[in-house]
Amino acid sequence: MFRFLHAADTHIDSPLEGLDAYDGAPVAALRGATRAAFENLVRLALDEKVDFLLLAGDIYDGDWKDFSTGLFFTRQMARLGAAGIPVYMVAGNHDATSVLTLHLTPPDNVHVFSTRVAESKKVEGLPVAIHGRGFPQRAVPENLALEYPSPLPGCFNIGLLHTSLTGAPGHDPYAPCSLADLAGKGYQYWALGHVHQPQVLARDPWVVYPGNLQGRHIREPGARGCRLVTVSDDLEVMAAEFRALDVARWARLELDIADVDALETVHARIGDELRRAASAAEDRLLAARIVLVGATNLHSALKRDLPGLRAECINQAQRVPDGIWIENVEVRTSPRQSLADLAARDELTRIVLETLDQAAAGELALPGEVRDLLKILTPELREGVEAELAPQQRADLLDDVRGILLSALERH
Ligand SMILES: [Mn+2]
Repeated sequence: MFRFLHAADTHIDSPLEGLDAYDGAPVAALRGATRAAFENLVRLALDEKVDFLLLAGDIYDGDWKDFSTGLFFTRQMARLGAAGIPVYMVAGNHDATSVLTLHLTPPDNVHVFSTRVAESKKVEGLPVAIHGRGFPQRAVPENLALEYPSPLPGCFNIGLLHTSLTGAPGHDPYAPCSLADLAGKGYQYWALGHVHQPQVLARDPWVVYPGNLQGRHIREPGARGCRLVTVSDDLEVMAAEFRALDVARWARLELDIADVDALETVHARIGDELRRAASAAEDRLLAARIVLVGATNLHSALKRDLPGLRAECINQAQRVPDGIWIENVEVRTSPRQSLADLAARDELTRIVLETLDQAAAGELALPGEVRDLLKILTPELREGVEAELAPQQRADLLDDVRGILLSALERH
């Protein structure tokens, strides 16, 4: 029996660029998270005494700012070397040979696969053959898998490959290939990288994306880590367990408040949800986005006081002992009454709703009475109404404006 770790997309020192735009973001903790998660990976390899480690590309996020990124990596590799654990790695689109201008010689326990030709490497002392090829440049339109060598008989054959598989249309091609191409090769395990969402795509043979080690923004929510793979003496995969290694976790917490009529209840529900998510994140920093949905009588009240709602979310988060950072709060509720019913209520409401509908199509021609109403909007929203925005941004903004104006008209 032997065991190995399969990781990918570690993106060490990813700069997490959007963070400065946030007020109160734990920037240092988040910026250090990719390194801390990588240290967790090395610690797991040492604790579990695995036989080897696979890194399936995008080890780095891009060209190093200075040598400290590379020195961090080689230091971690040397720790594994001291424990006799070999490492096999390929370059991905983020750390292709042409992307990295700085270079350090890795320790002897690290094998970096060629970027010119697919090659095979036997793991010393084990019936294991690893086949791989790295990315020479950022975009690789060729199907690299087709050129991979034939399996070595009597060995557990692993294909180490950075690929988008059949990929998403409109994106650069990253060594595209199909599951059938991979299955046809006759290997036992395909250790893939590139897709950040952890997933097991097939079990015969095993085709696995371990996911990235550390979520970097709200579009990478949930646990992140690697796979611990156990192979029996007759070379069958017995288990490919997911092991979480992230130190900060992103969570999009959607609350349906359709049945709720009091703001206090909304706040309490947010508190409950934050406690549940913090407990699921164990001791990690939790970066939470609160999203309120549902048709509710509170729609206008929530839209009218977004800063108050944000502050209340932070207030609730502060009561939870584990660290929670409120990344954002979105009110995606709708009014309980249909817009048509509201429009029938009185003439001014009808004009406001019609004007905002026209504004959604790009043309904002405000009658005098509506222009006056805009004075109740925050300066930020008022400027937004006049600004040129992307269609979705504009629709979101007008939805906020509609909610606020409806609430004002209710009390009119
Ligand atoms: Mn990639």
